[in-house]
Amino acid sequence: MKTYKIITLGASGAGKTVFMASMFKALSIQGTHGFYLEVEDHNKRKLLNSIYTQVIKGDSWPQGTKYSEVSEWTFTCRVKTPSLDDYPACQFTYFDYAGGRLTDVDEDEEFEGLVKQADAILGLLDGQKIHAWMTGSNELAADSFLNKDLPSILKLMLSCKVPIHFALSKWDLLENEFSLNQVLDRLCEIPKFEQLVRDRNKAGSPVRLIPVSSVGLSFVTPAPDGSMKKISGAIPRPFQVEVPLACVLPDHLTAWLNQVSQKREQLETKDKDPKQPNIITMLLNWAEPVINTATEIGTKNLNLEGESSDPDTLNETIAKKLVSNLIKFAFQNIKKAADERAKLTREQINESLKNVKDEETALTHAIENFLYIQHTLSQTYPQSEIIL
Ligand SMILES: Nc1nc2c(ncn2[C@@H]2O[C@H](COP(=O)(O)OP(=O)(O)OP(=O)(O)O)[C@@H](O)[C@H]2O)c(=O)[nH]1
Ligand SMILES: [Mg+2]
Repeated sequence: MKTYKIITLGASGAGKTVFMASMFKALSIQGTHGFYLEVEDHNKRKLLNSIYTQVIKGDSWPQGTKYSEVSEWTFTCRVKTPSLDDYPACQFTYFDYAGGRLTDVDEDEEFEGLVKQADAILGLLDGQKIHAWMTGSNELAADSFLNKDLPSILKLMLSCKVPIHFALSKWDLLENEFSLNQVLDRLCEIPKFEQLVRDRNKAGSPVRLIPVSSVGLSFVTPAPDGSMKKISGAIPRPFQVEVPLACVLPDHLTAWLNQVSQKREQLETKDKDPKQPNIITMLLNWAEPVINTATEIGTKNLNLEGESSDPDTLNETIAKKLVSNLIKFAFQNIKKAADERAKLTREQINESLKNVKDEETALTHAIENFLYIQHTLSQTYPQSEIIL
């Protein structure tokens, strides 16, 4: 089973640990998401649950992560069928650490090693500091975001090629005053941010800005000293905490498909249109020669292989499985069917749950759900995939 490693990059207080606990809580039962997460290590599961309890109960918050502590949280993504059979699909390992290690230390080899191993990077931008910057209400907080936190995140992101996601944390503090577009416009005024996005766009590697709130709207009010006061009797409604995880695999695959097609075409032009097609169109373009034959004589020409530890072979296997699924969906008019597929309703995806019978079909089903979550994000926030 493939494990996707994700490192969260965020300054102290950005909300990394609270986010992790809230994401686990939201995804720990299958519910409407079509998959669920399990933390196999009993002690870690207890710890994560107790962090979430501290978030939603009492007046205090979980303590900041200790400097020496690098927590590794491994989540197994599993799918439960209507007959209650249960299959693992893939794993996600998140690394959490004290944010000071990112901003206050010049060289941290252990930390840089983690970044180099990652399959995706999740940069947590502190919504509270962004609010201070956008409103001009707290120069110190804005200055720390612009001159310390963001440059440290961008520096590490520039050192690797994997897909990057920015989670805009504490969205509950911004939501009523600013649109995502307004925040994005301000961020794009920062030359290094803009450059990073342009480089990624050129390479065909997705960059996303995803608003999230680990507690949801009207659960806290900011006190004058900057701390968060929980509102008595308020109910937590975590917002989009499942989205960054759901984007990892589709974006990883998108970046890989782009690399393959760029290699294949040996692109010479530098001014290629940076607007990348969506993952489904790319899958179909990538597989076009096979599809032409396959649509005539059946899907067997896709030659689905077993799993391998080689990342290229593994990506190829996943891509083929998805394409084969698309073909099964409609033999005729395949491109139209693919567009329809991207608009699948939750009910239709739930139908596909009936086909889950082993690890392989569980992974396909999980990816369909990831694509559904990603599609919903792009409907709600079309600007969340940053394309300049
Ligand atoms: N309004 C609001 N506040 C939040 C949210 N998530 C976290 N916070 C606040 O931010 C504080 C810091 O969150 P943590 O998750 O501990 O931050 P961290 O990034 O892990 O910080 P370090 O461990 O020091 O690196 C919390 O104690 C809350 O007061 C959120 O979704 N909305
Ligand atoms: Mg922490």
